[in-house]
Amino acid sequence: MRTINERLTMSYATIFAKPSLRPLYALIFAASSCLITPAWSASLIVSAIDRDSEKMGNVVIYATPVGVSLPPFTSLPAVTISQEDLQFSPYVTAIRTGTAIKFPNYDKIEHHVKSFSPAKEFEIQVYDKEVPPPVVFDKPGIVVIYCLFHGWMRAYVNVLDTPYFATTDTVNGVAKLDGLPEGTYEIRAWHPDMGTVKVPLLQTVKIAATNAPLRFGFDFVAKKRRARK
Ligand SMILES: [Cu+2]
Repeated sequence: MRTINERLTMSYATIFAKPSLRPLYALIFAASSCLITPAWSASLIVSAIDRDSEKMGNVVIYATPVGVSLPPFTSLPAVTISQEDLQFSPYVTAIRTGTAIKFPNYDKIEHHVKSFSPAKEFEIQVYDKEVPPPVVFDKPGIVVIYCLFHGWMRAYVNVLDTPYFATTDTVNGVAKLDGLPEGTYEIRAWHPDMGTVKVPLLQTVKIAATNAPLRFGFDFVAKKRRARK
């Protein structure tokens, strides 16, 4: 049984034997090359709503391919969680395992950044304007970041082995996963109020070139982020 490639090559040979048909050959070759190598990757729009059907921001959506190994870990650009107006910004960050996070302080006062989480314990002692060295998050898991001076300051980092993730925005409660190769995925949704206790919501979907939006409905209403005092 001949493959599609072999059959196409044979028909090219037939056409190419006739000089008058050579321009046609070039055209067919260009068109069929696109068909033979469907090098597409898809997007998936995911929305999150709470128990009251209100849009839910700060939900980390991540996709794990089923039966296929994850793409290799490449060097990943560092991301930033700043201290600004006596809050961490952003509140929720999703990163791939191995990513470094910078913690600059843009306030005029000192902070003391600390995590007790098993996925990444670290401490950045009191500092003012000097930007400390980035912290590399080398294990998957959820990391809660505190400031020991300001009890309301809290940030969450969800460290993921998969490179396919996004966080829902606070206006529309929508996230967009990009660059998904064709296949079946387990799509999970996690909100910081679930901590490490509640299991993320899960839906298994088949990803094609175009995909219907996906929706996750949570059974709680997110707590208000603690305001600065
Ligand atoms: Cu602080």
